[in-house]
Amino acid sequence: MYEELLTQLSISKRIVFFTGAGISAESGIPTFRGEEGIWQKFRPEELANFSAFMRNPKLVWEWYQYRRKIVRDSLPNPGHTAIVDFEKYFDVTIITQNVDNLHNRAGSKKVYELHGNIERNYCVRCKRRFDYIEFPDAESPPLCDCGSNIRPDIVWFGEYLPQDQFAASEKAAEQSDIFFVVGTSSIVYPAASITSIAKSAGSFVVEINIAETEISNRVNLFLKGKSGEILPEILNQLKVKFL
Ligand code: BJW
Ligand code: ZN
Repeated sequence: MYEELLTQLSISKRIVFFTGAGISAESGIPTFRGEEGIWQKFRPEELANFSAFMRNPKLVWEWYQYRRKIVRDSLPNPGHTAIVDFEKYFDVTIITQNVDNLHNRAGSKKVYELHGNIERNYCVRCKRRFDYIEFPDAESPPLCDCGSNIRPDIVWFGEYLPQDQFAASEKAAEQSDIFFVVGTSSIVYPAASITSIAKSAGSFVVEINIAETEISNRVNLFLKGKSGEILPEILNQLKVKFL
């Protein structure tokens, strides 16, 4: 079924998975856009930028506490675990736009996080980090020792992406033999530009998505369907054929 891809895989060493909210949909974490997306109910301009946080820290903090609960009650799905399995046979890098920490929880080794991680926080003023520390009962942003608000370590609209993560992602994309684009609408920049880097560098670009996106007519192969079904299936076929 995936003949062309299996042939490519058989001559490939370095694989990148560039992931978005769609890969976590089967874990029960809502995506951002689309009919069931969270932006249908909550307005990004009220919640996902720094001015919104300074204007109404309690509202924004509460929203992230609510999202943290969803994330912590979720588990990695077969899409995440198939990627961990790929690591046995290939040099795998994951570049994720997701903040849900599920690739790490699944056990993936090399994960670059372009938009931060909901399990981390930092102080808006002195930038002190509060990583993997839960504030389960805090209904408002906790205060740092310096007296300022602690915020989630999420890249909001209008903010720069973490430079080290972005630079490492560009390099991985450039060096990849196969570049999988999984469960992302590919409309948020500069993250989406990573795919063009891979393509220009000659990587074989494979998109996995339940629906066509902006980039579907520019990729080498578009596979329509759920990532939690397609990724394990590719791996099964690969094992049968080559391993
Ligand atoms: C499945 C599936 C299954 C479902 N299997 N598939 C014009 C106006 C204003 C701003 C801009 C503008 N033009 C450009 C900008 C810049 C802006 C941007 O790109 N905006 C666009 C929306 C237009 N970018 C930024 O602001 C970035 N920073 C920046 O540019 O800095 C430079 C700068 C500095 C100073 C001044 C100006 C510029 C930062 C972007 C940060 C994005 N952060 C977010 C939210 C964080 C908040 C939070 O999490 O609460 O990150 S936005 C949101 O989108 C989130 C995601 O990581 C990101 C990408 O979304 P993703 O993952 O693609 O999800 P969806 O929902 O879009 O798609 C899901 C897909 O899955 C769909 O295709 C489904 O079909 C599919 N699917 N089930 C497979 N089972
Ligand atoms: Zn501080």
